[in-house]
Amino acid sequence: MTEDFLPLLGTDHVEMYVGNAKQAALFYQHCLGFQLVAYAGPETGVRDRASYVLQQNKIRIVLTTSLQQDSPIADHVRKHGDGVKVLALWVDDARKSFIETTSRGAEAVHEPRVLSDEFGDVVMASIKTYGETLHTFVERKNYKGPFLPGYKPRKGFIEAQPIGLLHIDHCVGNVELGQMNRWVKFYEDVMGFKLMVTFDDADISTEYSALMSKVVSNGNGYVKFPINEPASGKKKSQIEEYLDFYNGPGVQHIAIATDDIIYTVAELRRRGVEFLYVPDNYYSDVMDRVGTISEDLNELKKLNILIDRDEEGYLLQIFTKPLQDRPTVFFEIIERNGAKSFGKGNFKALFESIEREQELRGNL
Ligand code: TYF
Ligand code: FE
Repeated sequence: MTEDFLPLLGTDHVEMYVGNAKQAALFYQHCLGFQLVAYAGPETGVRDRASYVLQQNKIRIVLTTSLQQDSPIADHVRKHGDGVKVLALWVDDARKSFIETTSRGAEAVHEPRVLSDEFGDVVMASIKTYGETLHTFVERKNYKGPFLPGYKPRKGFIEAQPIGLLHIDHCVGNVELGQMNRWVKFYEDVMGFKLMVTFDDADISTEYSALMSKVVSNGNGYVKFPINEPASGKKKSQIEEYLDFYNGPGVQHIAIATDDIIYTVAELRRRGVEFLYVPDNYYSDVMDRVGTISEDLNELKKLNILIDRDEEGYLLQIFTKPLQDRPTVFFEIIERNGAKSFGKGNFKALFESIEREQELRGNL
């Protein structure tokens, strides 16, 4: 086997650009159980923006808002609404990551730079991926601060009540019609990822919501990026609806792993998080499809959790409604019990559920 030219230690963080980071930070704390750990903004000497860093186990989400009328952050929010700007990757060598990828054709956004404060040094560099989304390579050395140089430790608005969100399982991108293969090739050639699975419109064409999807993974499997594009259906694909409201390609969903999905989803629901609805008849024949599982089917049904099986095991998953008023970014909660796949057996029920929401929005 050839050497992995871009070894990744995992997802370092996800940065979202939002209209109101202060309120969003409370949603992530109160509803999703994240702990506020760090902050950068006027009170810490940063004049043009405010950023809140939220953590739960290995997941770090940064919520950034502009304090000015004219800025790249304000422009991003005006165009896309709240959305993911950066999928940051944790590496041992950010300079090498930048050179290996840009020499293979990645577009440079930030040259490698060293950031320092009293907690140590971090090296960062960024390249472009689909739409206006970036990959930032983060080399943490022995950095001891709460997040990155320039951020100060900050106590939560409330005491964190975590709900068992563990790590990011995968991050999905939506790209324009005909662009999926180009971005798969980007991840293969430029980032050294491998194609894991392909779903074509035969797998996932419901009445309307036709889409195609390919999943790429890095060498150790810690980082997985499915890429979706619309396929021609009878009416408007859910991917087209996303592209219309996001005004271009971007992150569609972030899948977060839990090892107790019943507890996690019960807490999310109690705290007001809304999920896509799958009708009761989904559960009438699901056992024939997935066989024996350890969970109580009635509990799963009550919480509307979906079940699928592959050769290696089974998985439980559920999808939130969009996190903002535009029908764009959402979360998936996933519990893997051996299965390494993406819930293909649930696509029909899931996409019919998305279509019902599209219909309510007048976008079918
Ligand atoms: O990540 C995946 O592939 C699964 C399935 O709009 C999926 O979560 C694919 C497209 C979509 C929602 C879920
Ligand atoms: Fe997913």
